[in-house]
Amino acid sequence: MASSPVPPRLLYIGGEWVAPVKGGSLPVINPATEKEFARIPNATSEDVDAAVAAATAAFKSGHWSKTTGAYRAKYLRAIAAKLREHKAVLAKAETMDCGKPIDEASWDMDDVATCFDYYAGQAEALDGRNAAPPAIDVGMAEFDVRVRREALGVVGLITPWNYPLLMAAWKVAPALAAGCTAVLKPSELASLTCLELAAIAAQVGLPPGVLNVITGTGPDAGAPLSGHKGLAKVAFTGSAATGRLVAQAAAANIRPASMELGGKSALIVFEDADVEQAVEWAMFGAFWTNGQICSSTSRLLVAEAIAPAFLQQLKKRAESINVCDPLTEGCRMGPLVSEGQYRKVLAYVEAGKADGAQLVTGGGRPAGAPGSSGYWVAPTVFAGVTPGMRIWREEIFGPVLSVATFATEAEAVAAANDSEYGLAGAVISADPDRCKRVAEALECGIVWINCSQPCFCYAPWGGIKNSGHGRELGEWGLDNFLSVKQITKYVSPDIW
Ligand code: TXE
Repeated sequence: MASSPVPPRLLYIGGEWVAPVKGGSLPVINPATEKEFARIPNATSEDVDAAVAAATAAFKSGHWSKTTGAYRAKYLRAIAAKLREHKAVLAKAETMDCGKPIDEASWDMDDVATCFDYYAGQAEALDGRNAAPPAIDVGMAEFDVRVRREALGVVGLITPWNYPLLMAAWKVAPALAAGCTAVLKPSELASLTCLELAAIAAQVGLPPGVLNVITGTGPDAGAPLSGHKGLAKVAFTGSAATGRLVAQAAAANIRPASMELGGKSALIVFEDADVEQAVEWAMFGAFWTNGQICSSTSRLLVAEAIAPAFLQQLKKRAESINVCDPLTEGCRMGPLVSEGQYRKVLAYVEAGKADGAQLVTGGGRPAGAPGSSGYWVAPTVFAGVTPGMRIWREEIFGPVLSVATFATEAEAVAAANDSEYGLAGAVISADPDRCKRVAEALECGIVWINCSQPCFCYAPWGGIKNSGHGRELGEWGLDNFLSVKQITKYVSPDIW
């Protein structure tokens, strides 16, 4: 068994490492080799109860929830510093766990640390917002009306495998900044770095129970967490199908659940675009992290006039991606995360062919894949894709780009919006007026002009339609974990 870069861990509950009550464990498989290299605990409802109880005790003690944002910021900055210190090990663990290239994993760790630093600043800013909230003009001078922002309570955080630690950071950092206490349940397909986050929390002396990390499957650990009566809120990132279950479970307890779900985002390239640059963004939008990105621009709409030249260039570039062992520096594409995901993506490739789309490149095992094992799919491009095809409508979550052409701006916008999803969209054109018009017309939560995929922890992230609701990141991410309390004071000397 190739050795794990991180030590074996138990569940992290109430500041202690504890074995799951039922003693179960799950294999950690390296998707590049299909070999087990570690095991993680499989928590069940008994462990979920213990984690929620620990988070509740921590919340009620006030040692976290009633402190100042400035106090909490010190811990968040200490976590960020430790994340940077352990960056190389964390990146290696993430690569072995989910197959993403080591360079990408390393950049992700930078983003994780930046996220904790950013929310340290937001925690401090919260003190200012609460110290001097502006009066709300209610049209009656005898009433002074203001709001105070308070931590929501104990929150359940359920996260996916494509950006294992980053997706956790997007939830843990703002939740802790707000003063909430949390139970984090990462994906069973990639939990190692979230357990390391727990170890870092212990190292920086985060008060026991403020952050609890339980690992396990969706049915065993995720379901009891999402339906737990002790939670004030659930925050979820994952598939729309699972999101529906999580939202229903939370709704049964009349608790809110924020949803960051899948997508089928479109990139529209107009005839006045610089083809070379547009191809680079299309590549990035479709193949970064193997296309396993919720906001991936997996539908490409290219103007008829430039389509032949564009496709030719795209094929060349897709075939030049450096696919190799993801632990090798300079690797740009590794294997898919799991056998299940691998089979799902290959089934979509077959569906594309059966539906009559033209396979431009890819579809099988890439030449650079080492050995004969591992869940590898080559960068794949289909042309001549029509709106009824499954590869155009459904989220594949793999390196498969579907290309269609358009004649007019109105046709392109209508095709982009004809989707059950609404996470992101992108437009590339040399005409700023057209970019503005299209950006305003796209039905989604994020629009990129002359690029695809940049993401900043300072700006809101989230979608509409089946891509979910609520926004993460920026001050919106903090507000997710705050309750707004109205405080109205009677300030007139005379009462009737
Ligand atoms: O996701 P799930 P999976 C999409 C993508 C992918 C598909 C399946 O299309 O092919 O989802 O991936 C937990 N109650 N995305 O099966 O099931 C689970 O343990 C509570 C898009 O891995 O959504 C994990 O922690 N929780 C996405 C989390 O939910 C449950 C990223 C996500 O798993 C549960 C990942 C239950 N009943 C996949 N069942 C994005 N939006 O970025 C599972 N879970």
